Amino acid sequence: MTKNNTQYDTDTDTLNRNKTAPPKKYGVFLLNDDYTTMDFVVKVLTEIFMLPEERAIAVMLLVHHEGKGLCGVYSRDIAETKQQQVMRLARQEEQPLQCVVEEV
Ligand code: TYC
Repeated sequence: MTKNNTQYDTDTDTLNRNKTAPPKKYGVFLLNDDYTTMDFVVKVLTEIFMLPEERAIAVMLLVHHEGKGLCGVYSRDIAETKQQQVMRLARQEEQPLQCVVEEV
């Protein structure tokens, strides 16, 4: 069977029509403030986002200078869990650090 001059069969057509959209991705971002210690931000990035020390320092400095920085990109569930882990650890250690999740 042909359609628009291209070869196709009904099974393939059905499969294509039922294709699900690719899953949305969510970035977890840290926000800068004047009080959270640099060491604590590096700890968050190494322990929660599993960044190597050198990358963690680079991301921390980027947030410090630019105001906001990406820690990682995940499915919605994982991104929200990471955010909760950051906020829990920050409050435990009495740091005012803020962390947000945004679709990317
Ligand atoms: N601006 C903070 C300071 O000078 C450091 C900092 C970096 C805080 C990144 C938050 O997400 C942050 N102590």
